[in-house]
Amino acid sequence: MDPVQELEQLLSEAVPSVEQARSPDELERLRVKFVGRKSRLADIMKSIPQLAPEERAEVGRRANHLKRSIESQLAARREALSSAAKAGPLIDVSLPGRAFPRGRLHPVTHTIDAILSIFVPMGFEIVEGPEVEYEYYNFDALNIPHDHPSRESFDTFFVDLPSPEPKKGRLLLRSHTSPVQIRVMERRKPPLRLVVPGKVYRPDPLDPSHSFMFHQVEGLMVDDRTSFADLKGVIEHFLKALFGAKTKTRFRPHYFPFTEPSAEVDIACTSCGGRGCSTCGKKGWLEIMGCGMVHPNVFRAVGYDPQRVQGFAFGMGVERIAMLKHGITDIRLFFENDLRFLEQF
Ligand code: 2NL
Repeated sequence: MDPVQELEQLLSEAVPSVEQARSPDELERLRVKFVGRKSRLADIMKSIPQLAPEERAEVGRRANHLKRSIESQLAARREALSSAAKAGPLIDVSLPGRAFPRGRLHPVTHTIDAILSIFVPMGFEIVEGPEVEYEYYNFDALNIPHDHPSRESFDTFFVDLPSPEPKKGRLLLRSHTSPVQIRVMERRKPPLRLVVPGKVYRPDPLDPSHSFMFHQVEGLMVDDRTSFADLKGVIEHFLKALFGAKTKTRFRPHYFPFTEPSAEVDIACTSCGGRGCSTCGKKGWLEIMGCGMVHPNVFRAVGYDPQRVQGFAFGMGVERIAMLKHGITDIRLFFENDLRFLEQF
């Protein structure tokens, strides 16, 4: 190749290599490669005396110029690397940190955890069960008569699939978690202490206090001598633990097909303390849960002898409790997944 051309090519190779060098070692390797004693440039310079006389001056001038410009570029790059090293790493430690977004529990999950954490130390075990149920577990075994209005299609979501076990009736979305307790009693003997959290479904029209899906926690205790006094003691302890030691409670007679006697439990209004306000509808009391002594027909359905066992059961709506605890006035907020709501818990 023509030496002038070759010198041009060496320059165009050397410039970007030196520019990109990241360390003194790398610069030294480049110096040896481009201007060292065994470099192509050194060979060209040695061959100058053999060139045609008219070429010598031109090649010599260009070779020297190339050597000087590569050497000065190496020096400049060496200087740049050493001052960057003195300046330290390219991190501004005074910058604010990058916020790391943290997740949190949904307020419904948080409330379920708070409820269960009160029953577990009293010896209740947590059980869960299917959301798609048979009519038998959701109604029949709970002493709910065949003509009871809650069985109608406008109070129950029936599942439009053939029942795998027609003897247990149609398939539906459970309207309470009680079928889980029935399933446990079928398999196990007393004593039993259960708490059952989960989703339940009712085709109610949507409004600030109704949703077609909500969460319940139900409880069941069965033993050979379990009384209404035990029920009151457990519920009163629970409500004081959840709403504060000064919480006042009252038991009002009520009717459920699966308990006898039955009661609804109220607490003195958490907003007005009993004086009467918009939260409690001027009554001073808030309905918080239902409960009662398990009906003998429920025990018969699971093969227990109602002469030998007694038990109590209770149930509560989780969203309602979360709403009262946090002053939330619309149940739909729990299910819209608006972070401006969820991030407040
Ligand atoms: C309410 C009332 C209640 C029960 C649920 C129950 C379960 C079995 C046997 C007897 Cl297996 N009872 N559950 C009893 C009384 C009340 O819930 O207002 N829930 C939101």
